[in-house]
Amino acid sequence: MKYSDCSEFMQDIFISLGSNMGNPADNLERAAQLLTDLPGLSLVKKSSVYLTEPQGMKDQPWFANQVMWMRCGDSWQPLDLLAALKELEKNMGRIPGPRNGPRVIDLDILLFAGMEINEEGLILPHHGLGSRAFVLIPLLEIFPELVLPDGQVAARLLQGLEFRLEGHKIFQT
Ligand code: PH2
Ligand code: MG
Ligand code: MG
Repeated sequence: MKYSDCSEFMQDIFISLGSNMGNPADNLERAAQLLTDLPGLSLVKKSSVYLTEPQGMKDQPWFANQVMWMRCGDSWQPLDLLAALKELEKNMGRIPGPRNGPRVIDLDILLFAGMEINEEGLILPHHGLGSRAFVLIPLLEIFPELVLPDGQVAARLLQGLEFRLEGHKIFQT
């Protein structure tokens, strides 16, 4: 079934979680709980946690990454969710740092209800979705048949990447 064109998925959201400071596994767990506690948002499925090679800035600790599939009520719009995620990151102690650098928690909207958006501050689907194994692998774990809003098959995007998966470790340079 296509995520993009079926009304069954019109309120479905995919969020990427990442952390490489403090205790990354604990940080993901706490963020997942806080996300699930947001009013009008419910959890459909969580991927496993993967240990992933840093992308963009090499000289930093490996990340823990995970993807959550959630469902939202009508009251949620993409920019509201973005604001809620930023607030949650701040509440968990995230402070401004270098682009692609270490962070306590990073919460990114990957997909929101099959929408394509290009606004200041929010591009959907997420710009890194098609090129980052640490996003595509957990995403495909929980939604193997995913088709993006533009018709691209997510599994095929992963096939086009150079990466190595060893258990739950993802190597990608
Ligand atoms: N996030 C980044 C930059 N690089 N690398 C990995 N492995 N995992 C991340 O979550 C990540 C990254 C910027 O958001
Ligand atoms: Mg990010
Ligand atoms: Mg982010």
